[in-house]
Amino acid sequence: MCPLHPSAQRFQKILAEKGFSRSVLELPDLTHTAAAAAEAVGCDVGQIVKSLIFKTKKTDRPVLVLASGRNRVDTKKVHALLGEKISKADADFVRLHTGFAIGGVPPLGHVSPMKTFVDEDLLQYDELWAAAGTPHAVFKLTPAELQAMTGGVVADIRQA
Ligand code: 5CA
Repeated sequence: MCPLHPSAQRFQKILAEKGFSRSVLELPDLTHTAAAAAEAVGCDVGQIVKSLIFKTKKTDRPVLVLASGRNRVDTKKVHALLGEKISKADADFVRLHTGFAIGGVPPLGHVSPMKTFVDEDLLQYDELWAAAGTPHAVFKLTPAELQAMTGGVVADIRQA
């Protein structure tokens, strides 16, 4: 077995420290997008958890939206839930607040704790897959685990 990439290893340690017994899986194929991840693990694209970072427009705070790989996020809906306007974060902002690079941002274990929303569409699946620190690393989890790990508020955030 090859040792995990340092970022995947760091995330594996975070999972274990938080008491979750899930294992990080490093794949030869790229998993940097939801479609690529679904292809690599052989699941439906809807079962992929996209960890998307937004930024509050006035206060520059990070917000995490955990969206089904099938959906695009309606920022107006998130605005309504949050009470603040948001925009998409850039790569530097993502790295600063999560400690991970785009394409490998996991749903938990970030540098800055942040308000988190969970796409209600993710709850229909028995099994989900999320990024685990790098664009080659994923881990399997249930919707209940996703909620427990992130403390996210389940909501309708999808674009029509
Ligand atoms: N590893 C997969 C899921 S297992 C993954 O990380 N997918 S993702 O959707 O959560 O992360 C990729 C997302 O990063 C894209 O959907 C996009 O919203 C965002 N992104 C990609 N490039 C940029 C960029 N240059 N600036 C800001 N955001 C970006």
